[in-house]
Amino acid sequence: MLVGRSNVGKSSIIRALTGIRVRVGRRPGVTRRIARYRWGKIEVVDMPGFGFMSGVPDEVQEKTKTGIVRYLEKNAERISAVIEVIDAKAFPEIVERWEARGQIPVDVEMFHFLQELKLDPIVAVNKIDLVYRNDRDVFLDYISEKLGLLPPWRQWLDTLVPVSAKTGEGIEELGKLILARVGLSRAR
Ligand SMILES: Nc1nc2c(ncn2[C@@H]2O[C@H](COP(=O)(O)OP(=O)(O)OP(=O)(O)O)[C@@H](O)[C@H]2O)c(=O)[nH]1
Ligand SMILES: [Mg+2]
Repeated sequence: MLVGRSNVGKSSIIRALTGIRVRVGRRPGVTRRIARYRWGKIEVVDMPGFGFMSGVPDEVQEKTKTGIVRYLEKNAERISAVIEVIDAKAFPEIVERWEARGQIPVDVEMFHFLQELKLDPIVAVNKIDLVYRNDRDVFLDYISEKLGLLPPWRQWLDTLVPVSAKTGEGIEELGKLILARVGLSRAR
């Protein structure tokens, strides 16, 4: 199952991983309902993004988030792997904005929630192509620290995986982590 804020690239990752022509889009709020896809023996579940959705009223956005939380609580036992997708480039700015308001950033809150449900979440740090190669370790250390995973991020290679749905970088590693969680060595 893939979760994450709107527009982080959840659907794009499914596309890159499975080759299934999942609908993606430039504006947040493309995936409005839970969508399921079959990938070999695995059922892939694409969740709507939480947070800002373009052209969607606030109440609906709030309901979407509550809906996702309820769905996870109800189905935790049946979920073999959860991938929380975050946007590598946007993450620091969003975190600073939430923290400046004295709030826990929604990405961080979701990660802790998934840990509490004992779902052993994988964090796919997507859009890594937008971060200069030389800056990547600094970005990834920052992200791991904010998620409560003691840096350096390379200590968390089973949890944190930089990917780009656009260039395909890291997608194979992500696939391997998923298959290990699901308990299959190959999907097909
Ligand atoms: N540069 C870059 N852009 C990406 C990457 N992955 C996705 N995108 C772009 O990000 C936008 C959102 O992608 P989606 O896959 O629709 O995102 P989503 O998380 O499914 O969004 P919602 O369904 O709205 O929650 C699209 O314009 C994608 O082309 C990436 O790795 N790098
Ligand atoms: Mg989507």
